[in-house]
Amino acid sequence: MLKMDARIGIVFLLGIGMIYGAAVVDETHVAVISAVDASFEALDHNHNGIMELNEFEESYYRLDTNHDHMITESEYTAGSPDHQFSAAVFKQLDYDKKGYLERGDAYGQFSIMDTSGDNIVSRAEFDTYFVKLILAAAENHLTTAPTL
Ligand SMILES: [Ca+2]
Ligand SMILES: [Ca+2]
Repeated sequence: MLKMDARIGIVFLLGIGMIYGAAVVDETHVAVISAVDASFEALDHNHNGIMELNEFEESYYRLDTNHDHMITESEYTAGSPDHQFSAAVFKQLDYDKKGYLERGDAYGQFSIMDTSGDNIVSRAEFDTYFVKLILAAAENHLTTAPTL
């Protein structure tokens, strides 16, 4: 059931270009949008509406609480904004199933987000990336529908 919701969700969200507060949103959309919002807020340290590479790096180092250059699932979920998709997002990011994320994974993620290649991730770039990431994570790693 979630699988279908996720597919409808992504078409819907991308189709309307992320209109926040749109009257017609179902609960999955609301959950995804609020998770994307919380994630961006946590990354945009100086609150200027864009994510610079240094902000992304700072977040990476902050998540690595034991400083072993690996971010484990428990470090990721403990340090990320509290939302129902965190563990699934980690599993989605850990595409080769090492059980941790390393610096190269983080840089790869940043460069994928930064589609214009100017070393800045705009809110639009972030939203496009993160909505897809969460929906893929939910589809691949959640066995039950999100608790809403
Ligand atoms: Ca910023
Ligand atoms: Ca670590």
